[in-house]
Amino acid sequence: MLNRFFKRRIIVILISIFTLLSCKTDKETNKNDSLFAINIKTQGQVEAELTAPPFVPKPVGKRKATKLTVNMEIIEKEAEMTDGVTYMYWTFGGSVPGSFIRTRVGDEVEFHLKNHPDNKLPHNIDLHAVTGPGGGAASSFVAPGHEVVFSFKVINPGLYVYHCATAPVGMHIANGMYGLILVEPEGGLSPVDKEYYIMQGDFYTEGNNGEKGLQAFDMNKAVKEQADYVVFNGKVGALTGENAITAKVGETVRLFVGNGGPNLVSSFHVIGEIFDKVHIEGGSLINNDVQTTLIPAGGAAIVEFRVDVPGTFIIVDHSIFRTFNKGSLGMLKVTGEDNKTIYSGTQSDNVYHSEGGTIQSMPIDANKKAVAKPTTLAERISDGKSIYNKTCFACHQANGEGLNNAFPPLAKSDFLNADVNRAIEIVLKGKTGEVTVNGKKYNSVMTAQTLSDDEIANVLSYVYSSWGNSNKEVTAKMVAEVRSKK
Ligand code: HEC
Ligand SMILES: [Cu+2]
Repeated sequence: MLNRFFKRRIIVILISIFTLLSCKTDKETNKNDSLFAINIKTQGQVEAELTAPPFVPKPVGKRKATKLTVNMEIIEKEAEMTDGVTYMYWTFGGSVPGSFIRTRVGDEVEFHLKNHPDNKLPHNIDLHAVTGPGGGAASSFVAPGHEVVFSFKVINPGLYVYHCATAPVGMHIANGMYGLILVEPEGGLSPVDKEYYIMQGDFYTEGNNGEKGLQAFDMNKAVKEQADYVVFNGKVGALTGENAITAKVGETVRLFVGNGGPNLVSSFHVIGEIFDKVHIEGGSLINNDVQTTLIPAGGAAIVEFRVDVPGTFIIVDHSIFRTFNKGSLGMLKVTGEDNKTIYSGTQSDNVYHSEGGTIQSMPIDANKKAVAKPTTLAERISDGKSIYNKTCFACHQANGEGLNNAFPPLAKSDFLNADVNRAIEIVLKGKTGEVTVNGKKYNSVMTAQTLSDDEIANVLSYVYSSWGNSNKEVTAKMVAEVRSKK
């Protein structure tokens, strides 16, 4: 009968639905981990230990989930890229990569992000360990001299990248604004003897690799992905010679490896070692017996191995020209007894030397001559140029051409040339809200510049005398008048 036929159909359908549902429950057990984590109650409050690379804070072990306060300060500072070459780094906590943050599943992180008053730019932070808009970027935009606070609960275990996400994002990352945050599972990662923090990054400089002096960021090379330097831990030689990481024969080593990019992916490899374990992409899946692991830009991996023989093990990006010509070369020095069964050959510390300049030496202190205060207009303009290259160029670019949709041009700017007092006021007090420059609209933030009246007069005189502008002379007296108003 038709009726019975339908009944049978219904039973079959019910059975299939049941089967489907039970499959789904199986799959959802994983998800339930993070659901479970959301409901973990925290106990007490502690301040997070933060470390500069290559070191990491102590393991969480059996610690219960807690309220974890992270105090991180953004610092913009000039530092050595390689012998005789310096770069204006933007950093989370004063190092590249930024301070390592170590948490466990269920922790409630209260993040205090401070932007040092001497910094020139606003910044923020996007933590890949955060579940929420922009990974925190939406609530962490912070101007120089300010501190923002936001909170999040870490619910997925793993090794995560954090980075600045302020426009132009690529430039902030290219200048060193990235680091790692580790979320350990309940009960912690298995204990090992040595743990280290390594992060790769690519840098784009106006001069080519090795060209001496303070090198400015080069936007064109960054867009074309033509890196001048590819390095571990922010500079050539951060992990070589005296700075090499160390272990003893028989010890287990865990490397927390990240890649800040901004552009390149890393083929991470340790010459003469096989990774016993790799937490692929920093997640929970573990692969064994790996030679080279791929670390995407904005990604990470945890690699673990036991060192069985002594010697110097070279850490590389196996995209090998980067290693021997651009800087991505580190060293793990292992001391202890030979094991002729595992390896019989001669050991040497000098097998691989970078063809680039990895020789360590003290940075040369620039001859600091007492400079007389500039008086003539020409002297003031030349003083203004050096202020411009330290203070304004990051946004308005070296030739005043600005950056599309982010920073208005100062070159041939109708806005600038129309009103000198307004220009003075912008440099003195900053500017937000819409402006139209040469027919294009910009709506962003220029932070107030902490410059003296003389410095503002000189930098504006330089700007007015350059790039087809009106040649207006700006004096300290004019600046003082604008400053005294309100
Ligand atoms: C943090 C990036 C930043 C820095 C550093 C910066 N500016 Fe600006 N500037 C901006 C932005 C963004 C605007 C547009 C503001 C808006 O949208 O309201 C702007 C606008 C201007 C304007 C008016 C618009 C125009 O193009 O004529 C002038 C003049 C100016 N800046 C001069 C300077 C000078 C001189 C310095 C260095 C002393 C400087 N700025 C440093 C970001 C910056
Ligand atoms: Cu930034």
